[in-house]
Amino acid sequence: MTVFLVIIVLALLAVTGWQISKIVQLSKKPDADTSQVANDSDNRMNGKLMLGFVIFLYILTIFCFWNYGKFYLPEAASEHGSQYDTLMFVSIALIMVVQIITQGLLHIFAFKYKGNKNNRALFYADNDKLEFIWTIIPVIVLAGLIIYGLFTWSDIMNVNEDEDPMVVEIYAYQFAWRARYSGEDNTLGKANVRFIEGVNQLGVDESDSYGDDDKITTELHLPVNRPVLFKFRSQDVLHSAYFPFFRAQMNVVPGMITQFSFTPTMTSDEMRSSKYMQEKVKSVNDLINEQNKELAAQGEPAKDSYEFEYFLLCNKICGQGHYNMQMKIVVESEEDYQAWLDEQPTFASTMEGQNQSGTEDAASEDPKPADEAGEAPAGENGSENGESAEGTQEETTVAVVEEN
Ligand SMILES: [Cu+2]
Repeated sequence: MTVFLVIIVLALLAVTGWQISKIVQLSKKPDADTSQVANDSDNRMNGKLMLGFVIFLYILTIFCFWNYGKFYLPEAASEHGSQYDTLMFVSIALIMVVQIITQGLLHIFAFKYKGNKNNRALFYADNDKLEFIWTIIPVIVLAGLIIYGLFTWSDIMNVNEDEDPMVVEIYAYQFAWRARYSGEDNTLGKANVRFIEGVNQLGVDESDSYGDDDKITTELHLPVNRPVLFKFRSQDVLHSAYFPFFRAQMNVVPGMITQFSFTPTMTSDEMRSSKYMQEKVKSVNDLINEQNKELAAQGEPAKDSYEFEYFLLCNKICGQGHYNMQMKIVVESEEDYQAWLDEQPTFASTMEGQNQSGTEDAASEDPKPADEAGEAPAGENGSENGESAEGTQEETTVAVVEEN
């Protein structure tokens, strides 16, 4: 509401200014210069304004770097991250240098060669040498940048199979993530959203034995310094898996599997104890403490203090809950990772658990006939509970339609 009022006030002020300028025009003496053609005093004014504008731009740039430079991400926590950061730095530095020089020249020339009654324009048809220089330099610089970028891209994107990366599926749905570890065989079982039913929330194909040892989790744990190959799958709409600290992002597209591979090089603890993160956490907690004082005065419960964790975020606006679509990532030592993974149930054991409880239910209640699952192919999967599969299918269709 305040913003709305401010906009109205600004609009009214603009109208007032415009009206005043009209009154000033009308109140001028009859012999005043009312010509629409610029005279020397107009030219001098415009020349100074040009110079003033570029000085303002430079001051604004310095101000932004000074004040907002701290919002840059810290050192990358993945192996390819430094390559990515160098490419980014080189591109930005080059653009900055070129733009500072060209903007400066443009405005200084506009000031220096401002209109003057006594000057006559010089007729200057062309200059091959000049044109050659201002064509060839950008060609070389841009080609260099593009080739450098292409090499970096293929370095980052090409998966090195010789390194035997650990295969993990990242599964996206409105509005959360699941991770599926491929188990001892390092091979994910086949999966399809049509198999989604009961506890099989990721639609893993029960008939594919590769899926038996797969482990589905709500947190992503990664051993440090081990290459990981992520396979992304979406249940409903377009999502984007975004790992800012690892400089990785990949679209998650319904109906296809995309992939990205990286090697985490910094454990969560190492990142937490880095100077950058300690300062950041402290500044966040200072803000929270301020708020807590106000909350305490109002007799409301205090907020928890903030502690850093890596997170996987969604970077495509995928619906109402998009802002909160995240999964905690823990990068830890190989031993800690193994200990955690050993505690997670395999897909086969989860399904067995469901089938057992399903049999008990069936004994006490009316069993649902298998063909009640209707046309949903999930019904062919040999399980009794067709309802949830149909529900999910419907939701999926609706979500896809909304997205389109
Ligand atoms: Cu999303």
